Amino acid sequence: MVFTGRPNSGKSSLIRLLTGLRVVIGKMPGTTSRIERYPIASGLTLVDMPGYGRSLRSSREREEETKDSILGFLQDNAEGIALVVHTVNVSTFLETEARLGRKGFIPLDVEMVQYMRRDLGLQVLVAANKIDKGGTEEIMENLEALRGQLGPTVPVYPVSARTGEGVGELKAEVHRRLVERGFRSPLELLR
Ligand SMILES: Nc1nc2c(ncn2[C@@H]2O[C@H](COP(=O)(O)OP(=O)(O)OP(=O)(O)O)[C@@H](O)[C@H]2O)c(=O)[nH]1
Ligand SMILES: [Mg+2]
Repeated sequence: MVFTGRPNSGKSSLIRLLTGLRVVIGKMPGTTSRIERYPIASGLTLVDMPGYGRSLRSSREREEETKDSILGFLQDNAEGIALVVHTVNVSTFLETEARLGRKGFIPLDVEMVQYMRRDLGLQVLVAANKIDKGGTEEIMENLEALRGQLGPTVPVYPVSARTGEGVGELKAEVHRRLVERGFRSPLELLR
């Protein structure tokens, strides 16, 4: 099971809430700097990815390196990946898109999800994280835009890794999909 998403979107925070694993969380983008593997059940490894995509703090070279290692990992392991949870900071989705767009960059969230689904044949759930941040209207607007761009076949779970809102629903779906793939009580073993 793999967690992907832009730097600072809350991947590691969500992993903590979903599994209880003491993964490292940080205020600044780039906290998870390597692909981290945690065996969580028999035959099941949880993978916490570094952030993917342009961010202010890292160098272009470092970013390319990270991008290559993430894509390489996904391509090499596609057969064995039971599920991907792609985390988006939904409180700034449109803002980030506009900011990157002005600089000529592709935001990559939607492209990445589509690539994983269409080209690699992976099951992807999208965690629209940080719904506690900013006004309700803004969150709804961002959420709608994200859902619109992803299309109706991609399941989107609005969550807050800070308050725990919505995490129960996401966890139930993660659990359901893993059980479907033959893993028994994959997340409960860690408690
Ligand atoms: N308000 C709010 N903050 C959050 C939420 N989830 C994560 N954060 C904060 O966002 C920051 C980044 O969290 P991480 O979990 O380290 O994010 P990440 O995606 O693993 O980041 P990288 O490893 O750098 O790619 C931390 O300061 C978290 O406390 C959330 O739902 N709401
Ligand atoms: Mg991280």
